[in-house]
Amino acid sequence: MLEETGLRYEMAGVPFKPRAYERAAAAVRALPEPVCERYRREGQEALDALPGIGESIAQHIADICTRGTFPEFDELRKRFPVAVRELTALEGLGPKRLRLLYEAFGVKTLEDLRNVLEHKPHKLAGLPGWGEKTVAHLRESLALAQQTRGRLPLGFILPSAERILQTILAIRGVRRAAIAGSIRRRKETVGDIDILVATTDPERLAEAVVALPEVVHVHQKGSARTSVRLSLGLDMDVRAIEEERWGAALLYFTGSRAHNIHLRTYAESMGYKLNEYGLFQGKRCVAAETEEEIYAALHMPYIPPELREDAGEIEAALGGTLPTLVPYGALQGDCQVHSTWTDGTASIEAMARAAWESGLSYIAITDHTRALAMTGGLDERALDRQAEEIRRVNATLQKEGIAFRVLHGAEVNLLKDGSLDISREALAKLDCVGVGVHSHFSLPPEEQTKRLLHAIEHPLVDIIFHPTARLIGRRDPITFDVDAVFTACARTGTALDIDAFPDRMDASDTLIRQAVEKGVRLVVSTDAHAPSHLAYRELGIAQARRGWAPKESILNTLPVDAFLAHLKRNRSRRNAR
Ligand code: DGT
Ligand code: CA
Ligand code: CA
Ligand code: ZN
Repeated sequence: MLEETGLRYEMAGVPFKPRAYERAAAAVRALPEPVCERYRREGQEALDALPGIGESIAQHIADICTRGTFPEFDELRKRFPVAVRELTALEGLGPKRLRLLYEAFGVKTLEDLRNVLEHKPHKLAGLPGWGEKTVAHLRESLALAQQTRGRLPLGFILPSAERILQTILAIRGVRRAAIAGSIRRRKETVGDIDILVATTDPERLAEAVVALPEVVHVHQKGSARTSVRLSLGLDMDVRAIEEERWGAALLYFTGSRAHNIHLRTYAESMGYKLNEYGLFQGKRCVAAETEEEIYAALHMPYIPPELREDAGEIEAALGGTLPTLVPYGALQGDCQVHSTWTDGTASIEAMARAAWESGLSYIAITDHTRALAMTGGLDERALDRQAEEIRRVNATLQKEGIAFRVLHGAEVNLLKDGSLDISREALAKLDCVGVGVHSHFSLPPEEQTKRLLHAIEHPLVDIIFHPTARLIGRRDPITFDVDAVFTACARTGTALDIDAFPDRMDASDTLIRQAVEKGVRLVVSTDAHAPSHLAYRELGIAQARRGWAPKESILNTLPVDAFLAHLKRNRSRRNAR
């Protein structure tokens, strides 16, 4: 209560008092017994005598002990009925910002904040002293806070893991270091960060790891393994090995466990022994330095980490039928990008320039359509005005000699009965159209299937965006007859989206694999709402690889003209030609 009072005084902009209450809260926390026990035994003077607690706060504590509250606490809570501690615990959200949030949007709880972030991010970014970065940061802290107890989305963890890896690589004695475990396999969520290090000085490594600024607790510190808790809200395992064993150790600690077990069993059937030190025949080490050598000694091609789930990859490797996976960096365009026309934080031109700088040659601007009133969805007339702006942006870029194209798309809402919230005439004017489920998530599977099939049969629906509408850790995927939906997609030429936004990562790897087997065309999109999100596309590639997708199955690996020609709306024209 003292701490909350301090935070609310800070929200109110009152000087000095916040620090006083913070100090008092710290003094109470430092007591070896509950403060009210001390009060009952020794009276109010004993509280007053504590360092950091003055006369008036001692009186408040006495009130708490006798009545359960004190007047200032009640007044302030009435003025700011906000979950102050929970909200200000988020990284990047202090009392001053919280006040703005409360006054502008009525944010009182984490749930309220999530709603605002989801539906009004551009308005948030426009608050005085805020910006796109603030909003992006807040979104990440919130996602982390909500999932600290579970697994975290890969995309929110990977940048930190890579930064820590760079720090480790710079430690004296370190010869090689790599991220292993589920992150190396690019699994959509991660349980912890595993880092493998070949070093000549394991003690120095352990010292340096526990001294990292991200470390909040040390579980174990040793020359072979150091395990810590990070402020990110998950653990990190760092293992030190000898350089000669690099490949065997990397193979082992990349996993998955199921892949390891299957591989070891297969090795045994060939008369070998496989462990984290190498592949052995009797006492003789046959291979250990690289993963490639180990797979080769077992008569199979290298199996990329994304496939190592014991989902048939060892059989495929032995049978010579491993797919050639879509390579990283293969995307030429991004099929789902938002702008300030709805809930994005940047203008169409800014998104286009950022995409160009990141190496893309086209994007589709796909702002929301009208039923999504919360995001200021576009109606037919707004789409016409947006088309004007896109023409202007394209002309400007062309004049500057930039070979980049902004396509005009839309993220159209699928209504409950499977119809769309925008007219056919308006859709016909667009370059490409994606449909998204943003409501009625829990329809019975038969109804959900019918709803999706309705959209898939629509001649102007090119893509099904984020097909299951799940939000990792927050919303379960919708359920539908996957077989029927994918069969219809393949027959009509409707593409299935891999939305690479970290907490969507939708479709899942297993769905992608089913889609590829059925001959469904895919696209990878970032669902970018800010320029920085465009970088998520490599995570989308990772997900496609985990779904065994070859490059040919992904439409936006094509240059813009070929991409357009392969969209459903243009296929009949293409076939006739
Ligand atoms: P996570 O952390 O839940 O996202 O998933 P992983 O796969 O990173 O699992 P983790 O961190 O427990 O272990 C990292 C890798 O180390 C794991 O993928 C395989 C290997 N490994 C760990 N313990 C064992 C074990 O008891 N047997 C085998 N075969 N491999 C293990
Ligand atoms: Ca792990
Ligand atoms: Ca681990
Ligand atoms: Zn959407």
